[in-house]
Amino acid sequence: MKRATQTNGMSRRDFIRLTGGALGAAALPSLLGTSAPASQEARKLNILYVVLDEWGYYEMSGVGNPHLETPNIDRLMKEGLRFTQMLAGGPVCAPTRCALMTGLHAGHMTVRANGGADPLRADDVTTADVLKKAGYATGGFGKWGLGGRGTSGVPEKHGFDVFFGYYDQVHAHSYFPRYLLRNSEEVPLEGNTGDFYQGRKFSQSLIYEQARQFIRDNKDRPFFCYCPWTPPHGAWGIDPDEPSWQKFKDKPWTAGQGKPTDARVYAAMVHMDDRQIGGLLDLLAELKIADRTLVIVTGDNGGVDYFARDLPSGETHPRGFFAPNVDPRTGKAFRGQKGNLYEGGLRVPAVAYWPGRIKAGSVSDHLCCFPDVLPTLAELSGAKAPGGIDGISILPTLLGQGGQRQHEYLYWEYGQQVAVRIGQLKGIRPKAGAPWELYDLSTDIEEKRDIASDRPDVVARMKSLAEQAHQPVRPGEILDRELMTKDHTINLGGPRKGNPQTQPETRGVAFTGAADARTRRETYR
Ligand SMILES: [Ca+2]
Repeated sequence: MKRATQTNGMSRRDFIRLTGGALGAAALPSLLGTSAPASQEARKLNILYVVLDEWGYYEMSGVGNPHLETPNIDRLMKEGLRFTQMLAGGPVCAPTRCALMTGLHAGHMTVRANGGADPLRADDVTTADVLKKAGYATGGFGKWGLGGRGTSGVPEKHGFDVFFGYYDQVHAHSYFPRYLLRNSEEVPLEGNTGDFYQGRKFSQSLIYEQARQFIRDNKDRPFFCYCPWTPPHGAWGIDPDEPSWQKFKDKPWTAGQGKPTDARVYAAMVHMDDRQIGGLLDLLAELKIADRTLVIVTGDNGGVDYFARDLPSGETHPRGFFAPNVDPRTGKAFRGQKGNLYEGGLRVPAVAYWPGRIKAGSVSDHLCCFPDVLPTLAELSGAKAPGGIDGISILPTLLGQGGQRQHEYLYWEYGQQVAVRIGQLKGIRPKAGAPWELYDLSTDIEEKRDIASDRPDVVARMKSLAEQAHQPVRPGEILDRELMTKDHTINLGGPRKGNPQTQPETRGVAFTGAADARTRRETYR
């Protein structure tokens, strides 16, 4: 596999041909050295952006995972580009999606915690807003997480023509919910009870079909198909007829959180995601739009050491049964996991595919982060990114061209954790009041040797950058708390008297904690 270089083979003529002529030239003046006007007839590029919830860095067969099978993603990697340093916007679901959608880092963005009670503000500008304004059909299919019904954060008010799936993350804990949402309207799933393990209608099958339909319906115009799919996130219930379950159900694996089937369902979900990605690739080919569609597939936050113990044997797997943060070829491990700011919480797998345009089999070590998505897709579509964002377009890297701008630094905060990255130096304050730690990732990818005392100058600079980067949250609005709470509690039977989730002043982390604690009890008992 060859490394991407700063000068690869795409000529200006090639690029203009592939982007349909003048529009491509207008979209990329900085790269192509032209200011030719856009043509209304020009065909813009489609964007298929898939985000798999919890999918870990080493959870694909193409990088040597011994248990998981991902032939389609492996193919994307072989025929496209793999990023080795794509970093999540946050170590859990909602903040990382917020960075992806707004181009802001964690010190600037609106949604900095899971829970759903801190929605996007009405004036937040999203990737979908930008693309819609550029003439794209915009559809989202999966788990939104940036504002429930009855808040200022709903996706249909943030650039999406249609969003189908879950708005609330706790709603998404069941794959057999009583209903899904389409632009805030309930779509009943008859026969489902919100049970975590069984029901008549498996949500991911419906979400996948809706994404396919959206692509079909918009094949003749540019589209942004955003697929933030929930699998392989728990709870690990799956349609018994799902073909990928048939493949894994008889494996002799009993590692689990609460059920001995958990690891098998997890593997089936990863395989199902992969199969559905293959299905979308086939659809693009069938519709003859593959050559003008950029496909990106990533995880959302760092992997989780799921299934640390076999049930009932008690055998332990300290880095999880599938070891999402352990390189299967070297045994080296990213420290930590989802929920913290060590590399294990931030590194996500990421592949980009654009047949004939992105160089096949390339690997990029470019240091990039989820806020980079908005400016990248804006540049690709010829749209203007909003001012004041933190992301930097990675289009030069995607196209293997020169001129890639680098981040002066990257910044994260999550609760009381703070981290700063300058090149290969990583500073982290792992909890409130703790001393800063400093690691040189170029020689210490496992973050084992704290060099803070050797480099006080670097630590001082990182502290200063962190202070500058943090701004207080300006939260969105809750317009109808009852409606918002309904989706958050529906799997558990809806709002109940005394349920802390329904208390009027409960926001943010407190809201999350109560809901997640209950869900865990219900799910993993
Ligand atoms: Ca997640």
